[in-house]
Amino acid sequence: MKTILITGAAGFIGSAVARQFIDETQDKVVNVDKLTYAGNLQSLTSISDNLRYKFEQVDICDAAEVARVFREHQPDAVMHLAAESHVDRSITGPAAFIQTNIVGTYTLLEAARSYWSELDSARKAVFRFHHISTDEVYGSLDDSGFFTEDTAYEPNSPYSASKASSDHLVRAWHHTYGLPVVTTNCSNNYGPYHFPEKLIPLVILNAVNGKPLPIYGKGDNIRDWLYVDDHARALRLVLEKGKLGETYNIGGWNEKTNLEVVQSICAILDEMLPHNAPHAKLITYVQDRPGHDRRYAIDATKIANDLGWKPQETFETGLRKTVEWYLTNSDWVRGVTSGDYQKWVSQNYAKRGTA
Ligand code: TDX
Repeated sequence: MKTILITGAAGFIGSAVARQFIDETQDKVVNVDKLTYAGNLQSLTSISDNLRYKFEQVDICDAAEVARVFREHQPDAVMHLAAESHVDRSITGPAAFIQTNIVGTYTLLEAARSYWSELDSARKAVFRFHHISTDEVYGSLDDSGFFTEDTAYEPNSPYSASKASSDHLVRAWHHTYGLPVVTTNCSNNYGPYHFPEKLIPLVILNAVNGKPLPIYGKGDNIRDWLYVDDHARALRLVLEKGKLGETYNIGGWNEKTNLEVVQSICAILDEMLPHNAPHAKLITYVQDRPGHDRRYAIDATKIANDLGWKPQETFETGLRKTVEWYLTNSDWVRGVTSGDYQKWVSQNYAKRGTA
């Protein structure tokens, strides 16, 4: 049984990873999360009473607290998913992205290095620091080609520049100090528990509520969609079998224009909620995002060939599951859209906290 310290496990991808560890392994999970607006303990209610799950409300920029968490929980591995992640927010307020994504990663790396250097040789040999990042570090593609692990970094937004910086820090801590790291760069995730500022959950919830479905520019920008549980499976595999110091790209082989994505959601909703059809009448073209990257597409050959991973969901099956989840989980949706979950956090944190 291993202890996995997951930063950002109250977030969208981190909570999927934490639920999988508890549901499918005998490993312990320590969730280190600051609980910003996008961190939601209600995404973890299915595992929060499990004795193998622990929660620490800690900011990864707080060196003393991070060091305490390492000392108390003695992890065998770190999976670093805590990050500010919304591109539009990074454009209007980049400071939090610099702080959490760069300074936070640096602080975590230093705590991990200090802890790892004191481990006995057997534990030292198996310790892993897994950094979870994004394909946005590679910049934007034209109509052809794919991002591979050898693509040069060309981040375009404050968000992607902050993630690129964190990738470089992780690389440097491996080359300079020998910290045993692996890094993954993923394409656009979607699925249950996704905070509704991102395209897919925003469009589902707006459509259900008869609100406009905002499409930036012409809707012809392309993203490569990856179902979040497929991503979580890939992350667990890289943690277990990835080669030290290497990076792995994780993508779903699902390129779609934004307009195609929105139309697909509308078609599924037309079937499920026929009284509101056609939902596509709500599509509204709005001003484009500044510096909007044209196309992302990941070549996921390396992780397929070296580690044997491939996604289980097609975009069609994953999107249907996602829409169904949002229609049947109105408590979670109400919580994140009303701000109630902040109140819920303060009430439940007193009960669930480790103090
Ligand atoms: O209302 C919208 N209308 C719209 O057209 C929103 C919110 C987005 N869009 C467009 C912008 C993008 O081309 O849809 C596409 C997807 O947008 P987001 O959901 O904001 O994701 P994106 O900017 O592609 O970044 C996401 O994938 C990579 C995540 O937010 C990042 O954290 C991840 O690294």
